[in-house]
Amino acid sequence: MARGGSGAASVSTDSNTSEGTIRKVDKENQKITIRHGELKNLDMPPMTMVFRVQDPAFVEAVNVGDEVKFVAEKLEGKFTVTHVEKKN
Ligand SMILES: [Cu+2]
Repeated sequence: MARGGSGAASVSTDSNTSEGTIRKVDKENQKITIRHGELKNLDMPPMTMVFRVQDPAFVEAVNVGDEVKFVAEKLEGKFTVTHVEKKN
């Protein structure tokens, strides 16, 4: 995806929203593994990595293989999913 995009009719919060696929759900430790695209707000290239979840409900809301839109932030030094929703 192109960075910037002046004049694009997109929601302003989209710059913090990333897309990915759930690869693993660790309910016991409240962690999910996501193969994600570029995380613009964290200046991170696409990769597969483990995130903490801010809300324990997140690990119940997603399943392996789900395509999701999510927001990741660095909280207390740890990469944390602060929002997640299924794309479909
Ligand atoms: Cu990453």
